[in-house]
Amino acid sequence: MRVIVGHYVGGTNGGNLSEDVIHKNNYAPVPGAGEGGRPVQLSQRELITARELYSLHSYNILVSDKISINRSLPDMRSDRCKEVVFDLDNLPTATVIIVFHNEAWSTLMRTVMSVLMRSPTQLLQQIILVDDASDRRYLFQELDEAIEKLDRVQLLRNPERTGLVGARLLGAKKATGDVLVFLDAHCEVTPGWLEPLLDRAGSDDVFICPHIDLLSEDTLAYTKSIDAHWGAFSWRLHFRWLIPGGDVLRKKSENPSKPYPTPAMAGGLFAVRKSLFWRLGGYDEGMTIWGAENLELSWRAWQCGARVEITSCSRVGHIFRRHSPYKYPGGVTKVLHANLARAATVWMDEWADFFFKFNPDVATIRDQQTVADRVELRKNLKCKSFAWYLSNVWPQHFFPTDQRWFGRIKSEKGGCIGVNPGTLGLGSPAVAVECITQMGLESLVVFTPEGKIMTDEGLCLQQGNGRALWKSCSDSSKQIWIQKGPRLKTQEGLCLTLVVNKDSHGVGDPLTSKKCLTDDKQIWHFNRVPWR
Ligand code: LR7
Ligand code: MN
Repeated sequence: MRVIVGHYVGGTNGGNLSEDVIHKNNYAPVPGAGEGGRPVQLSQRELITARELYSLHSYNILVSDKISINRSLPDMRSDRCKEVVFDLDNLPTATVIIVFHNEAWSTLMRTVMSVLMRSPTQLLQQIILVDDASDRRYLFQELDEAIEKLDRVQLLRNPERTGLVGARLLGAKKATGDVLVFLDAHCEVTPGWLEPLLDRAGSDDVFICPHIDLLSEDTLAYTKSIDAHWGAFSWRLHFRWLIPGGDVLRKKSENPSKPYPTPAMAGGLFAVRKSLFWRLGGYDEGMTIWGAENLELSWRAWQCGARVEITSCSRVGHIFRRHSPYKYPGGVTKVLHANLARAATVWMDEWADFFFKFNPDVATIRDQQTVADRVELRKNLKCKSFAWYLSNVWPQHFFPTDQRWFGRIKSEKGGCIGVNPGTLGLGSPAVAVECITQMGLESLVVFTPEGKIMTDEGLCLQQGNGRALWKSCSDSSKQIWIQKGPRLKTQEGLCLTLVVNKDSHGVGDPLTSKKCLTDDKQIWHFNRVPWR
């Protein structure tokens, strides 16, 4: 499973919708709609309206407004998880922190109500909502009044928009529970969600994430997401869900109710003991609006002696959106790049050089970042190196290292081994791509001592039936290529061959493995590129 997060293009924020439409709460529950997590279908006419309103939230607001804020959801846990008995008297208490900016009223309230309905009273200390300077009018007095009626829920207002980091810190400073539990403002928790989080967060050395299920942005149907996933990131530091390493999978199937490690968290949904959160430095307050704080926190946790884990026994639904509906001061790219530059500078050591070298746009704003206090924090906490993180936390990573060759593998006929930028990558037939000589990552590969040819996004060149393919890197022997002089051989002794079309100069031509001959099409030039 590969869910793309952090690829946003920025929202239009309502475009030319009328003020009345933008600022009004149209919550009007229809009995039965969406109950049990079922999808809500709209009439043809409603669908047209829903489409017009889509840019407001990047999900179907008409559907959300039809579903009760108290809707029922099934128990999403596996049988093994249901068997676990928790001693509630000995679990720490929780402060649930939900920050929001211009969220829909019904979605926000459904998040709050799901927590109230499905958390044992003795464990839920409080819910703190933090309004990150929303300007939608239905989130003013109307929200105040709704919140006042609820027990243990309080609403804080960020005087100025800081983004989610500033808003979460505001909430965390007011928290009186033992454990901080963060949620996005468009989530729904399911039965039994809180206990496994508190059980694990109690141990004071772990950031524990629930298993994140999917709430459809079109119908709000609750669906399970793929069972075995963990979080990591691409060469461009985009967050990615990937398949965990084999040993993790094995342990997970032996004991499905046991939390398992993850190199990175998605960012929005996790629990951590309050003392640990502050001891490790809260968040980087220099990060504005959105993005990269999830990687920063994950690296910091691992490198500074804590862990990041996922428990599949805590199931929370989240509305995944294709576009971000908010305004980003200066534009989404600028905001995200500044945050990524901070995180990389502080935590990635020589891999920061790799990131900046191949992302010149980010490099230009690198020097504008003041991160001295975060570097100091890293020193004071005596945190480990990024090299340690890669080899111990994420040994299956696909970044270059000092032991791995990095560069362009160019065919005698022209064209380089790489992933065609226009294609999906995963599962697609490998073709020679243009040997981009600037800093483009498309024609660059990592060639490992074991013989794997890896590209960005964790793709490995795999020998297929008549055609080489880009597949998720695995232990398969079909992904092993042995360099013999200018040739690349499979374990059966076949040679990597470019199937040249006339006049193509190699670019766009498929790769395959064939009987070795004295043939130009099997000759490769290894052009090493320094990666840092
Ligand atoms: O300026 C802002 N102020 C805010 O208060 C911008 C956002 N926010 C709030 C917003 O209302 C929401 O409640 O912050 C929360 C997160 O923003 P989203 O929902 O737009 O983020 P996302 O779900 O697209 O992205 C994921 O990555 C983000 C990187 O900054 C955050 O870490 C999000 O919390 C995170 N979401 C999840 O991890 C949920 C699972 C998604 C996945 C994968
Ligand atoms: Mn979200």
